[in-house]
Amino acid sequence: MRGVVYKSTGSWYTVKTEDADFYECRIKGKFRIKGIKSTNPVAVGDYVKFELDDQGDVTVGVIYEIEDRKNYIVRKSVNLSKQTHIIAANLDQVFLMITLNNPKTYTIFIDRFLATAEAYDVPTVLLFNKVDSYSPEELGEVKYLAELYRNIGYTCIGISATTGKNVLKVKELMRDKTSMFAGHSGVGKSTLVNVIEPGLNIKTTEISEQHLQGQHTTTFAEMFDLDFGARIIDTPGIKGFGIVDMEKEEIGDYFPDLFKLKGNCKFNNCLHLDEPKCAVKEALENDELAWSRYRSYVQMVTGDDDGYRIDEFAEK
Ligand SMILES: Nc1nc2c(ncn2[C@@H]2O[C@H](COP(=O)(O)OP(=O)(O)OP(=O)(O)O)[C@@H](O)[C@H]2O)c(=O)[nH]1
Ligand SMILES: [Mg+2]
Ligand SMILES: [Zn+2]
Repeated sequence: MRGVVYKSTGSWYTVKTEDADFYECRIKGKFRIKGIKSTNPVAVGDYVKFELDDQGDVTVGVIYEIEDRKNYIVRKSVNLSKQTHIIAANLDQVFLMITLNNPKTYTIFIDRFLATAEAYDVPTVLLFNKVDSYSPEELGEVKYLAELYRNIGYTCIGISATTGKNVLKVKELMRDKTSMFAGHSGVGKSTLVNVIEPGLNIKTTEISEQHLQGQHTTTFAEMFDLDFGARIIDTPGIKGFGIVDMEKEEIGDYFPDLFKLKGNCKFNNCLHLDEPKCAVKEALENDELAWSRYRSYVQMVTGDDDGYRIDEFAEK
């Protein structure tokens, strides 16, 4: 039988078949995908083949094959830094949800996420959520950031999941596609899914309570079929985003704003650090490139490995 993974708890996988039946599946023995050392060999969005196994009065599925992925979003596990974690696979797009506070999203986090999405070929849309709660100064900052990322080529939308502002625009972008909502814990991913499809009633938590509990509300990635013909994957909040398997020399290729300048650097292997006649440094001095982007790039190239853990939520 063939199906798509809708939910993964680490040991159990909920798989939906082409006939729209759901099966709880396990993985057969020691199952590994070539070349990927990940904490989860099978991710939400994966197409899998499985066989049924009758265990008394319950029938469980046993996954024996994963089909090749079109793309995926992967990050370093925060605790096991050698390990990688595949958040979801076979995506048409990701919506990265950003809030200025409650919780604060730093540009280094945005830039690490975007570079990874570029590297793994996942188109990304930036959603600046909670615009209902910002002061005029903060709204100015949202405008500035949206403009910055729009100029690079990313679609940016200011939204409010609670008032519904621009939610229809998001819905339009989601139609007939498989999308994923990503971002820190508390940015409003599950709230947005609930607003788009009210019947789902996914659990959400006040930020203040989240701090008290010190944990995420959504604990496993899960995909939902929506009434208007879309699939959405709600994911647990990401604390830090460790990049995976990127050579120093290629990181600049995943920053479209740097990449387009690269051809004008004197050296074709220019890393834009201290090299002479560097077009990136020149653009920076002429205010044609954002400092925040360059800082993120340098941090990734110089491998300041703890940088990605910056977050409102203290690491436990
Ligand atoms: N003011 C305001 N609050 C919002 C908005 N969207 C979500 N919230 C609140 O933010 C809090 C966290 O929302 P969740 O949807 O649980 O956040 P999440 O991103 O799913 O969090 P995790 O599941 O932990 O990753 C809740 O109290 C929501 O009511 C918004 O647009 N404006
Ligand atoms: Mg959630
Ligand atoms: Zn250069």
